[in-house]
Amino acid sequence: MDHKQLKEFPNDFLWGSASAAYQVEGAWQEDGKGASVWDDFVRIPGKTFKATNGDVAVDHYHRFKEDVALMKEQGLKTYRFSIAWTRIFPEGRGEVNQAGLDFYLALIDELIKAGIEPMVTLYHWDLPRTLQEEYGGWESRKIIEDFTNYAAVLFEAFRGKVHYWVSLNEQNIFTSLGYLLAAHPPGVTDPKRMYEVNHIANLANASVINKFHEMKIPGKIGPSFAYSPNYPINSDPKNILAAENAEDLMAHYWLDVYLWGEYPIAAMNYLNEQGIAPTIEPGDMDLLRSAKPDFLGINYYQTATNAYNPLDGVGAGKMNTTGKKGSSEETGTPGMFKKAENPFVERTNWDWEIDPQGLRIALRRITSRYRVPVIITENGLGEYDKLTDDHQIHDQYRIDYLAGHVHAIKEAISDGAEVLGYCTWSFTDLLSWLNGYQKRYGFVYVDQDETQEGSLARYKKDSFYWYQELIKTNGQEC
Ligand code: BGP
Repeated sequence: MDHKQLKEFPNDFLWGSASAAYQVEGAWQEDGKGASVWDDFVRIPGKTFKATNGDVAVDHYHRFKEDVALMKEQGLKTYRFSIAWTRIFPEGRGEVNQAGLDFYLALIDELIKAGIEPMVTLYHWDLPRTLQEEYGGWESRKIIEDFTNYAAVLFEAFRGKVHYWVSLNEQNIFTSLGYLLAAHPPGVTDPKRMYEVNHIANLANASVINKFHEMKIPGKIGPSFAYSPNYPINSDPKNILAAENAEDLMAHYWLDVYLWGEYPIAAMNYLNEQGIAPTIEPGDMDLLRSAKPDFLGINYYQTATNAYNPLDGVGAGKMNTTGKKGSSEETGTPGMFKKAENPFVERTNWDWEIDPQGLRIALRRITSRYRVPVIITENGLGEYDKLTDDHQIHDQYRIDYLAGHVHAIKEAISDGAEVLGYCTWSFTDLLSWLNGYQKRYGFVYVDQDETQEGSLARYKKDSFYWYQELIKTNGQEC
């Protein structure tokens, strides 16, 4: 759709940026913090790029005031960050660790003082180790109660201060990388377990959303989903069907549950045929249907292009975690789809497709199917950056990437999508889970690398100033 004139961004549009506790905080054993599954996983040889970990990360725990000052200087309207469950409950439940809670209260107060709306993610993957050991973490329904209690403590503690809450970050990623690809903790490759875990996570998510509404917390809550809209490689009907399969199994399988409390029919049929469908107990679907998110968080990085894949076709392949362009392996789901190379888009050094229009397509699809307001909770470019001798970082490629995506949002708003905010990934450089420190996303360069001995000094990149200007003009020029 072409528009004679694009709509402006709403005046209260939340221009923001995001992070996650494990990727920025460091201080992994300080002030009573317990161990998480990621503290353990990064110590297994071969799991992360050059064995990088978040022990120090970019030391946000000690430097949050400096970081918030930079956010203020840039003019951010919101900052999305996650709470480390193990700081609040070192063993996942029981007594609250006041020192942990105080850290986040101090961060929140600092943000509010700077005129920045805090946006809190309850769960960004760092599950308490004790819960994993005690009952298998997400594999047990016990987690529903523990996660709900943990969330309720935060709701109460931050009542009136935090108005935007993300329940689960990328449930589709932590379940599939954790239980299908063994690339995240607990390092399992078992599709049946993955779908069981995912169903339990759905129940926990619903329970927490209901709790939030029952407690009458002023504000909004919703999950963040990693959405890669699916395209067919061409108009051959069997490839079109492959894209439909991918959209059903890779997107609707989560989104329909979040918004409607239903599993999509074709995807569930496939899982049943494969003998890997989750166990649904009486009352489960009622719980899922009862929980209504106030918005949907979308983490958008790329689209996925699909081709036909027979039942004896290609399965899961390795991801590129080294930054060597072209090193990712072919990947697919037999009987459903396989990934194909889209000849119309560029790729990053980590083989992620660069497709701003895909974000417009994502917003259009969500608007048509679910009619729910959206916050783009992540979007950004992971690339190598070079610090010059005079401490500058000329990241025009990041500016181009972000500008293209902001324009796509403006188009989607003009098409009729309701978008409340946009958080780039990320504010400072940070640890990329599997890709070390060399894959950088921030507006602020941090002197930290694979040796993990950097000075941790912060330097503003060119993109920092570009976003500052964009916020000042409320995206008018995009
Ligand atoms: C999302 C995660 C983020 C972040 C981002 C970039 O999946 O929610 O935590 O890491 O992707 O991914 P990566 O670090 O793998 O490049």
